[in-house]
Amino acid sequence: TEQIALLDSALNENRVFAHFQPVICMRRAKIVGVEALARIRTDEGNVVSAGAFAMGLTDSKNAFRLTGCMLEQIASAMRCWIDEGLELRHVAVNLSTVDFQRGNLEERLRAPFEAHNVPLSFLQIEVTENVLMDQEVASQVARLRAQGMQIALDDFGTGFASLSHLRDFPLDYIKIDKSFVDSLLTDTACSAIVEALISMAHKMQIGIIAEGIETAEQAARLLEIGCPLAQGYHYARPVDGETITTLLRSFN
Ligand code: G
Ligand code: G
Ligand code: MN
Ligand code: NA
Repeated sequence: TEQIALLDSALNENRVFAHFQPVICMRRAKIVGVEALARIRTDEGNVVSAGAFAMGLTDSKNAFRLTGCMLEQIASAMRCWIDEGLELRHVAVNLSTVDFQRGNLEERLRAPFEAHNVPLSFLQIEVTENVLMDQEVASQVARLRAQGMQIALDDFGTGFASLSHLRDFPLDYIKIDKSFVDSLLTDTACSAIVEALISMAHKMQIGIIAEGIETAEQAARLLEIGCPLAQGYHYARPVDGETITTLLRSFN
């Protein structure tokens, strides 16, 4: 309830904003996409990460408002990047189960993109496996994809029924969870799983992004086993809109 109150007052006072973390193509040393992550600015000027108000997102009213606020900023930022000629494949937003619990999600995703005249094909929806567990939600996600949005399966490997999702569900990207990257160099079982995943994704023509890369050794290993797309502190932390725009200009 403390987290709900924190998010509620931040939304009321326009203190919610998006940070962006780049997705790097290690092979070409370019930024190919970004993931938007919600942040709260405190009265003292500090920045609070989403982890600290995650409980606030279980409240459906606030989850809705947060998603609306993020999408507006995402569409507006994407418009600027397109205008500058910066090439990006996608800007990603995280959605949770509650985002799907009112009927007009598709329209709420579409409206800000139309308002800023940005093609919806740039929008990548990140959902976790747990979101797809609900059949009704899974079919909503499939409809969003049919409307031209990209679908990424986030935190892959940490949820349930991973492989059946790959079989049953049309996806554009799999995001390999940080926990796999963490033990990639030390745990042979983990390394075998990641290699198999990469190979499977290639055969299914699904994109694959490794998350939470913190060292050059992890980056080198991922590149070696066929996963050039990476996200993590080794490359960049999530940063504000101005900083990501500077990064995009340098690595585009
Ligand atoms: O950014 P940080 O590492 O604190 O994120 C913590 C968690 O909050 C992650 O699981 C991330 O997916 C989630 N998160 C970050 N921003 C958003 C958002 O805008 N909407 C939703 N639903 N989840 C978000
Ligand atoms: O659940 P999701 O994958 O959306 O969450 C992404 C979260 O991981 C964000 O909160 C982001 O701040 C965090 N993150 C991104 N890269 C790294 C990293 O290299 N190390 C750690 N510890 N966290 C990371
Ligand atoms: Mn994510
Ligand atoms: Na993730």
